[in-house]
Amino acid sequence: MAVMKAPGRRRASALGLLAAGVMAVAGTATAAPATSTAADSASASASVQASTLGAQAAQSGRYFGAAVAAGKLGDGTYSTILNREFNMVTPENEMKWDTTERSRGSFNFGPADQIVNHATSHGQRVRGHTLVWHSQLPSWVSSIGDANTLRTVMNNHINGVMAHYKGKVYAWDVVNEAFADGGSGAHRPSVFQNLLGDGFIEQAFRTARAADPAAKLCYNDYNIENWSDAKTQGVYRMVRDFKARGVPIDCVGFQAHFGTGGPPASFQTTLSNFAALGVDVQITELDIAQAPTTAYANTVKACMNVARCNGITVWGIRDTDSWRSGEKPLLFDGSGNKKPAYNATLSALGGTPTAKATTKATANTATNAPAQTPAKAPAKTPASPGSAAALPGSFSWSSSGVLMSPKPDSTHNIAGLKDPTVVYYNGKYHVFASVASSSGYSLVYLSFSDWSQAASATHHYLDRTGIGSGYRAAPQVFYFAPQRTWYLVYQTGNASYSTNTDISNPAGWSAPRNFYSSMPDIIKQNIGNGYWVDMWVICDSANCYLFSSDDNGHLYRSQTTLAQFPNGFTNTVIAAQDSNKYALFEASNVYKVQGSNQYLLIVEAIGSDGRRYFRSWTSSSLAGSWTPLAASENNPFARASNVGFPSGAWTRDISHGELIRAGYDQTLTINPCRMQYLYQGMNPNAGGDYNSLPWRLGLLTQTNSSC
Ligand code: G2I
Repeated sequence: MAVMKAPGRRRASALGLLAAGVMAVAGTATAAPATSTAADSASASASVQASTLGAQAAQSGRYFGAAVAAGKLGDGTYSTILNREFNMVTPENEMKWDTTERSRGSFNFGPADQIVNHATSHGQRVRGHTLVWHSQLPSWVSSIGDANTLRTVMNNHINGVMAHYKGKVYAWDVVNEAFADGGSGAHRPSVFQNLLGDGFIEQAFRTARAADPAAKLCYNDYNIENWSDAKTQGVYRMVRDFKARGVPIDCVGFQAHFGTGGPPASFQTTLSNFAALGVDVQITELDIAQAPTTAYANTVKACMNVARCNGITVWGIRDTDSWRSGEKPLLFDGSGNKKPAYNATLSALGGTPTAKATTKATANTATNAPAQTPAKAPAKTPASPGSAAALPGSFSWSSSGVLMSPKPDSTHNIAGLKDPTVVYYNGKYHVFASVASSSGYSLVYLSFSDWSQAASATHHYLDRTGIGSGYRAAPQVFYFAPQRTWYLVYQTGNASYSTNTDISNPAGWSAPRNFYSSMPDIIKQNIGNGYWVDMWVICDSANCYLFSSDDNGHLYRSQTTLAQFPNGFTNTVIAAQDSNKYALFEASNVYKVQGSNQYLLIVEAIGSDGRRYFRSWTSSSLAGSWTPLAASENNPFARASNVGFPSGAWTRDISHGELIRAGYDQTLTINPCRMQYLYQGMNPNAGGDYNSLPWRLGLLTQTNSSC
């Protein structure tokens, strides 16, 4: 195999030296369309259809719940619907302070126990509602006049209620409705706010975490569904701050008490922006005046399109059970019949309304959008306050030592572990990487819960899966939420991908398919002696973009719609170029910067010292032009010159890798706060055949973050 051409002072192209491998792939590439059935069935399997709300929601790993009143459990019509349709239950009033601790220190769990016992015996989970709320608060609490007493009382209430239900409540609304309506974005006045100040919310969450570490802890509020509202932004800032400082919070509840128009156009954007902070999002008290089918469908679809929107609860069962019964806002009429909104909801969850669905409206709603159709593109995400300061103009980093090294086995003789892609999902880092040796490239998968565990993780070689053997390199992984499917994008000589419904199952990957029938003409015309490498997909709320490099100074970009993905990539253009090919070489990454209008582009370059480093640019749109950020050798994004190595300078190259994302979906959102970059580096004294170089993986952590 060809080795370092060492043109002048520079190191030869990374994957450029795969000449033999790349040529050999031509056959693989043209054969790939035959595998389409496998990939199609993988994504279709996510929409198995069920006939009740709870069962259908469960098909995508979500729940469907209802607020329940203890006093109605004896009503046969009511409990029949409850038991048939719902797999999550929220006591509508029974866990509130005025019921559970009507006088100080004297707890009453009778009514709530009725609901919890009913739920448990019917296989339903419970959302606990609510521990700290200014309303339905007994007067003995609201009349407390000193901070110490109130703090003790609040902690004691949380501890008392949570201890009683320890292990029985899936998620608690720890604090409810603490933000003010209107344009302030501030907390509302309450006895808690007035005596304890802003810190009462944090205090409540910390106490709750200690009381039942297994329960998910949510902040719950209304009128926070519209992204640009000051109240939404206030809650967003609080959650961002909690996540940045390690204050325990796991979820945000959006009550979703809507008027006839249903959710605001930006609702999905709001859900995904919160989710990108690293919390689950849930629709917790849904009801819609007059229950229009479209309004219900739009609400459900917004949730379905956001991977971390993991459940929906309606605030009551029949219209007559509703706190706003005059508006008939629920899914069942007063007699317990399914309304048109029921069918719209079931359809949007991915189900098929059965003939059993009563009322003439069944026929109308059967024409609702099919399960997998994403909701209408939401309004463009506006910048959040303070976004201008999101990314600094220069960077400094601290590097770990080597965290991951190749683990050759009897059939895999491996020299280098390279090109990592990583998501944090379900409590684990999931890393995919190239493994390289003089005999070629393939892919490996490993997972671990903590970086300290990375070195001991098992390496699963993906040439033993549907991905197959042959040249496969430079993977990128993400969850495509509209199809509820994981994608692994990689190069085979063409731009290829495999799909999987379970990221933790290496055997679940489908055979490769190609994004393009062949190399787009514009690449053929500009690639010169370079190599087509490092495919990268990122989507906004309407479109998906496929970036790639040519080791010849060009960054290419193709486009398709979110609905058409992974098909339809056309309009390939040069997104960025440099007359010095080494200044815009390969390993490009593009990310959405959380809480701002910005996208970040980083591209690997080869410096005047022959070492790899990264330059950076920003843009306000994925299809836009890129403005230099830290884009030079003297002011790089990441280069040995702006990286400290407290455990020893094991590499002079900062090469192909990925930023750690805030979420894991197709938006590739990063939190600009204390960024981390997983990269490949190697012993500076190593040389010889490029494919045999001893690449290892390490982690950079940003040290000049202002947050
Ligand atoms: O206001 C709608 C909801 C807004 N988010 C928080 C939820 O907890 C809240 O639920 C409602 C219940 O649906 C009502 O049922 O909260 C109300 C109290 O703010 C509940 O109303 C109360 C009445 O105020 C009491 O007089 C009555 O005894 O319902 C009680 C039981 O029917």
